[in-house]
Amino acid sequence: MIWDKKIECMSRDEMSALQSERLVKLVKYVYENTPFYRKKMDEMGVLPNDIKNIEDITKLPFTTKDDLRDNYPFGLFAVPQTDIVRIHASSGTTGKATVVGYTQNDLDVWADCVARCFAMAGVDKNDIIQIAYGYGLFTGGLGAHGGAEKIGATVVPMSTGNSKKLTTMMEDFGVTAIACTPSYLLHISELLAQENKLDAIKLKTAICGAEPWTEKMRNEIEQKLNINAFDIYGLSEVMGPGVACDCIHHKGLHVCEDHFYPEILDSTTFKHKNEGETGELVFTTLTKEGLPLLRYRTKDLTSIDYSTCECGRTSARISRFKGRVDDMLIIRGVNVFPSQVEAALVDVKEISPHYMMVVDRINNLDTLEIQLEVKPEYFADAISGLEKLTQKISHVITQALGLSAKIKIVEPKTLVRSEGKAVHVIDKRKLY
Ligand code: DLL
Repeated sequence: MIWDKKIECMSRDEMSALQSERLVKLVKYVYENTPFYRKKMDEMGVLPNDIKNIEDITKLPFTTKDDLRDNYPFGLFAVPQTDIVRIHASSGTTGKATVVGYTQNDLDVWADCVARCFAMAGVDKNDIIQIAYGYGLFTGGLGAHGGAEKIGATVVPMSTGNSKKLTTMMEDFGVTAIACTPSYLLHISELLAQENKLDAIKLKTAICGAEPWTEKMRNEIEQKLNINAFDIYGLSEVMGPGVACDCIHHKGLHVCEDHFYPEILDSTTFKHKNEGETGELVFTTLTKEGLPLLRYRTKDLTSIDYSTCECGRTSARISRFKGRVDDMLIIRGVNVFPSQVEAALVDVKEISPHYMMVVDRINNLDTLEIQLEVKPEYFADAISGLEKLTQKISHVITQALGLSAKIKIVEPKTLVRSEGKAVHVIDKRKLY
């Protein structure tokens, strides 16, 4: 199953019927297996039998990242731990990670979805593909890996962090495809230019995602490397990479709608937006066993298009992302909430609650500087022991964010106070 035309080209009515059938089953499943949903549905006075088709989805409760955090680590799992074969995690809004679990069937579906996305990008068994998303708790590396193997490509599990080895192997192995973040690929393109390797490599396809990027950036990547670059989307709570991907026409990302039911909502009124209007993307996982989610609020802003694509696929397409409803930042592919910095620093007695995160992109790599005000009573001590204090905070921040940051300690009352909502982030990255 690579380009499954039966699914990807089915009529809208057939898709609705499939989604209805799966939703009815899912709701029964979560009501019986996830006490969290049973409680929520009971509170709303909704019983599984009230859900008869996909239109009834509006009767169901929403789920948020905070629900996952409040039920940390495994509270929303619908199967016993013995049926969970893999765990991943991403940043929560404060100290606790958002933990997700997969059954073997979930991993199989995930690999199918990613394979479908890679097929959309033209990747097949003849390709040698470097997976340069991080392997580990982040879903990018292992998620892309599973799909690439499924498609029969030759997989080189590079992970992140060794660009020179990546460019060397790209040339030596005759690598034809790469999966990584778009900013990292721009960085790699510069490295290849410096190493005079641009003419020697055989790269033809890139599948990029995990962070916001623009059409202009896509064009620049394509020109610099003389390749086709595709946009892949996903989020760990819902699965990981492979929830949606664009095809060669680049007119929106085809959603794997048979597994993930998309809604576009107004984040305040929770009313459905019309086709083409921007709103918050909400997903219901129609087939997941380990961590099935009803109406998960992604906080990502996009619009939806149900028309048939020039490629022949009938699946709904979501537009390139237009931002987020919340203040989540994506720095070097890692999701960061300002509230995590705040939570991490409460126990550092020398530091006042005023802080500023300055994010920039230098040579296509994201940088993060955190400016912190020392409390007046610790000012003298901080000056004499500045290096030690900086090191201590740096360690606390790396632990909390999973990302290193430059720590700059400033004098009391130097950071700008805002009159309205506190401003804790200056993002200098220009998404041109
Ligand atoms: O970033 C999964 C992923 C890995 C997607 C590799 C694509 C490739 P999380 O770490 O949970 O999962 O972050 C999810 O990243 O809600 C979006 O805000 C953002 N994001 C992911 N893909 C894109 C994209 C992975 N193509 C969050 N364009 C999501 C814009 C993206 N934003």
